[in-house]
Amino acid sequence: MATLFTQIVQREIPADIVYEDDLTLAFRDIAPKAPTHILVIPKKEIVSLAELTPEDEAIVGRCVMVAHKVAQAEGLNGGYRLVCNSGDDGGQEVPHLHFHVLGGRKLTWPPG
Ligand code: DGP
Repeated sequence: MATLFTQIVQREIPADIVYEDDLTLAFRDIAPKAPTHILVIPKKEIVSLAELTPEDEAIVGRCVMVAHKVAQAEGLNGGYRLVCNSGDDGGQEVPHLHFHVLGGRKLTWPPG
């Protein structure tokens, strides 16, 4: 069974897609926590940071580069936050690796 986010990659579930390349997809979060809230995912089904293998290094690097590209395209010139929740204690809900790009307001620290 494909993950929820793979179904978005395959256009089986609609999403507001803002960027795509051979390794990644970026789309707007369905429940935004900031004026800009975009998820960057690898097309490869990787559950979380805990499941990464050395061969995934280039994929993760691409995700981070794409996150910055998306932040620039969104005009987040004053800064933004890149978040990756991993596992239950990390607050991860969707078991397909994803990076949250959050911006457009002054973000507080620490997160809850
Ligand atoms: P996390 O808690 O880190 O696993 O974040 C999962 C995020 O995924 C959460 O902010 C809401 C978002 N999300 C869940 N389902 C969908 C969906 O069907 N479409 C979109 N665009 N986002 C989703």
